[in-house]
Amino acid sequence: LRWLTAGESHGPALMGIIEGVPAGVEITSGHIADSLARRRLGYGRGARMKFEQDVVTILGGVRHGVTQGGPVAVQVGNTEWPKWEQIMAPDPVDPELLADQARNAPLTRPRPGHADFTGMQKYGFDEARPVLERASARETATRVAMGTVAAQFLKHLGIELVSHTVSIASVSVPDGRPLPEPADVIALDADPLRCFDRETSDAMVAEVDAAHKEGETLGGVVEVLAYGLPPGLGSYVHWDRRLDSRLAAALMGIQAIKGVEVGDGFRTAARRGSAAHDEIVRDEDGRIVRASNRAGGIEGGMSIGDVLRVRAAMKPIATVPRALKTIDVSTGEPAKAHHQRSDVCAVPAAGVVAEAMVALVLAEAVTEKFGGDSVAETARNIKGYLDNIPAS
Ligand code: FMN
Repeated sequence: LRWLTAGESHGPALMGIIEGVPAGVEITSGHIADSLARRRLGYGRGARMKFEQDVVTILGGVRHGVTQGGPVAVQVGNTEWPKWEQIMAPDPVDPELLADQARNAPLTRPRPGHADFTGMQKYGFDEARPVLERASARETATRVAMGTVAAQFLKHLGIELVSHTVSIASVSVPDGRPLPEPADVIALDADPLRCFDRETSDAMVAEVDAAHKEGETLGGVVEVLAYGLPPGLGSYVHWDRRLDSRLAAALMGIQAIKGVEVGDGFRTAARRGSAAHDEIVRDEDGRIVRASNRAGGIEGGMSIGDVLRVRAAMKPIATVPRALKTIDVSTGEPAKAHHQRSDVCAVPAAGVVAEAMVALVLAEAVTEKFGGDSVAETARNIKGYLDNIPAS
């Protein structure tokens, strides 16, 4: 499985191509539009989420709602394009048409915490527009589109994903609370912060309100769970085949993610060995099971057949309304950073993006281990493997 995205934040469209998805996966532009709507959720999002709509068009690989085995191409159009048509035109534009457009003013006050300044240095730009257009997290709309295709494939195989918010700034879901399951996704999406714990969600809303009032922004932590995984995805035989290293890279590859945990992660490091692992025992029916799931469903770089649990920590939005110090590169003088319309907190949306990235990694690991040109063939291969697993 491989996939790629292209496009700029204010360009005509973002696009993605995913190759290697077997034939027979049910997917429609409606499925993808629903996922993109979930990416726009969350208390604390900025105005952009309201006025900008995602227009989904599937351009290849799908016929009558079913994948055909070829690359699946998805375009996410930008309804704001007419306002940017000249500023972001791929072909040369008469400079007179640009002269009096406020939107075209050079962005010479790079924002700390963004790609702006180093991107200008690296690519040789004298303003930040070309940098932020591609560095922007709007690109994650395409990842969510690609992730929806991957998630639909996994769903055919009985693998389902759930993401939820576990903390906003210092407000966290207390340890030991029940984990949301696939049947809880509708309720989760209806929660203002996609948090599964009612009381914590209320406290998170108050935290966002306080930050908004003070011209501040917030980060937090999201968790992605995968139910129904077979044991043995990924491998211990080489570092880059480990499922945990691949998940960590995929999650760290999301804009603003600064830390990743597998299972209890950093909390495990503070425990003694006897309280850190998941003992292998027999349940009442004589099946071999784990007494706990501290490892988050991965041991030795492989899924163990338990619920997969990974977390990603997001830094506070870097476009802080109480603007940060910078240097105006056109004058060399100290200045305040550009402040474009922006979110107070995008943690719930980051959860939806993290879910998409996990779906893509798992779909790749499944196709690697089980192959199959049709999803029916993949399912048969999984069944044959599970029927023949030794030591059960
Ligand atoms: N940064 C902003 O300044 N304003 C935003 O509105 C904003 N929305 C985001 C939405 C999502 C879903 C995600 C994942 C990130 C968002 N960000 C936003 C974060 C920036 O994209 C990120 O801070 C920037 O890429 C720099 O982070 P980096 O150093 O990890 O690349």
